[in-house]
Amino acid sequence: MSEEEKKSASGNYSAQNIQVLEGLEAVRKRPAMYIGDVSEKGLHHLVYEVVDNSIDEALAGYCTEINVIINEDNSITVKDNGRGIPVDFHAKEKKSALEVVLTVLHAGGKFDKGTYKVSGGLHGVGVSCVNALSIYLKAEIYRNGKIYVQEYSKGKPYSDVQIEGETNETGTIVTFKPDDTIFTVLEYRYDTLATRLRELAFLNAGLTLTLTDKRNPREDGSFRTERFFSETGLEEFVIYIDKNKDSLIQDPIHIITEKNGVPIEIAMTYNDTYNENIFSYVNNINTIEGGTHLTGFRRGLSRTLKKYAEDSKMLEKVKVEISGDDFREGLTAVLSVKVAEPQFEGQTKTKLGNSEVIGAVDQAIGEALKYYLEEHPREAKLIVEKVILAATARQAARKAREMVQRKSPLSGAGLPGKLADCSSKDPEVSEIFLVEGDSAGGTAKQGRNRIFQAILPLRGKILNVEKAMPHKVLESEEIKNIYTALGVTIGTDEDTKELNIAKLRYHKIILMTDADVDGSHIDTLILTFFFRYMRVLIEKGYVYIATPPLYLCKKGKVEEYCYNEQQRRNFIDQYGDGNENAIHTQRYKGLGEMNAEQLWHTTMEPENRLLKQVTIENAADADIIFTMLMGEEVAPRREFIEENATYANIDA
Ligand code: 0RA
Repeated sequence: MSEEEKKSASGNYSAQNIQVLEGLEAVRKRPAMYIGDVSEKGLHHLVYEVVDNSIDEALAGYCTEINVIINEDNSITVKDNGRGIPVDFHAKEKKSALEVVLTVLHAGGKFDKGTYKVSGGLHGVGVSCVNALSIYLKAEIYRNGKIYVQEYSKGKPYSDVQIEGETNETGTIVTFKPDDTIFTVLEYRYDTLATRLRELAFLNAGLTLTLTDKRNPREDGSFRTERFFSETGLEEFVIYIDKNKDSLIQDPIHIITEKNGVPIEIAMTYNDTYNENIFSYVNNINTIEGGTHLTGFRRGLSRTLKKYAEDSKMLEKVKVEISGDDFREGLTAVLSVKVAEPQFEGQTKTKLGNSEVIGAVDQAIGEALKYYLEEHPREAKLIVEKVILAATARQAARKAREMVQRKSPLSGAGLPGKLADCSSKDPEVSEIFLVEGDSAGGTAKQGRNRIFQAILPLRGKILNVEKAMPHKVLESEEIKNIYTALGVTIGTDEDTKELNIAKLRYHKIILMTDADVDGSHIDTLILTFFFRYMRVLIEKGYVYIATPPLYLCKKGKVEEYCYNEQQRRNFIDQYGDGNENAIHTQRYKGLGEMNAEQLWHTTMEPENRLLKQVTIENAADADIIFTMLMGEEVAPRREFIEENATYANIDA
């Protein structure tokens, strides 16, 4: 065994274990290739990349606390109490291990084979990538009784590692300021970072993460700060997600196990809604597109519940066929696996491809759930009864759908009568406006560009899908109009959900409602429907909200549409010397107050309009918000609406 192998095998770190892979120029040349994009997402991704290194240290068992600070200048400091990045000399590279970690792509983590490294950001590029994209980076290492410091700019060190003092602590502090010649957005969002750190706390029970914002000190000089810590991990995560829902069972089912070398953690509960909500993670990364771990979970869940129901003779009188979906109605679950060499596939590289994981998760959930059901007959009965009810309702929905289809054979495209379609048949350029009310719908029809803009007027409020049984949703006239106009059918099984989108007739679906409470309620109702029944539309970025102007401000011959209070103030300052009375202000209460030309010009014309794209930054949080906004419980809803603007994490 060579010296190098000996050290790897014994788990001891040696600078020789580090291999040189790639330079940093590539990162600066094509940053998006490494961190996704150079706007808000990429900017925040830098933080996650650094935090992930500290998480690895925590997973290895050496770090219990990670502190993230947003500094006054929007630079970020990440501090951990791990062993500290090694600083010893790396013979082949002729530099310190620290410098290798900070300047060689993929060096961090990959070289320490003795330990189990599974964390690593979505792009898994490491801290060197952050270094390359920072106008300034400073690493402070507490290790061997000393404080080592090295500073960089754009990935280039100012000097070798310096010793700056003595210490009896260990740990790593990385401070970086993103390069403003690379990033188009430079301001960090507290809530975005807080959401991710909270998620990481749930995913890594026992680890403390803190976030401090030093940008706006309070009157007394203190800073906004939060501590994220979870004692029981995913169990608390599931409780957090379902906090506004009524649970079927008292405590979540919580499984922590390992199968074929794959650590698996699952927490799940059932609530009284009709939604399936499974959040899955691989190495702390949210696998939005699912993958083999999710497949294994579904298989194991269906098989085990079915077997239990059969063995306990609960299915004897049941006439309907039970489908996979029925086992997941009202299910909220979080699944987290750690895979040593994950293969990520799919459009956003968030789909796990490792086939060996299917069996591992299937077996894990199978064994643990079988045991749970036997030990908890009362809960088991409630769950099975819920499954049977779901199957019965699904059968009713299928019949209703067949009836509808027989009644209205798909003549032509079978489009709703109220739809004023566009002439283009190319979904890429086609837009559909879902407009509040027939009257505004009429104006929009006159004002639109009929080549690529279709109009579908909606009669007031659509059904609240959060409270309705699935078959009632599919039967609702307004909802039927929406999905037939879009050209998709809402299937109930997996396959159709995926295929559907291929027939989508418009790649911009624009909600156009009044800028008032009713309008925003309608937006929320439609978004809830999309979120629950056609989430891909939102995930693909096809859903938008139009913003009609709030005011038309006039001074002499100058006229300006103002879309918010700030713009109106600016107009008053500029043309009325700050005197409100010098300005003529027309307030628009609704779309109906504009004529066709005005509506086109202010709200529909691509050159002038302001479209807000609806995104799901975090599915778990979006779920909580929708449940809260649309569910039965009034108290949290009122609280939320009072505290926030309309859509907190939906980023509309
Ligand atoms: C590899 C080996 C050792 C520490 C680390 C990596 C390490 C990396 C980071 C990145 C952020 N915080 C970190 N903390 C530790 C040390 C191995 C040893 O001491 O034997």
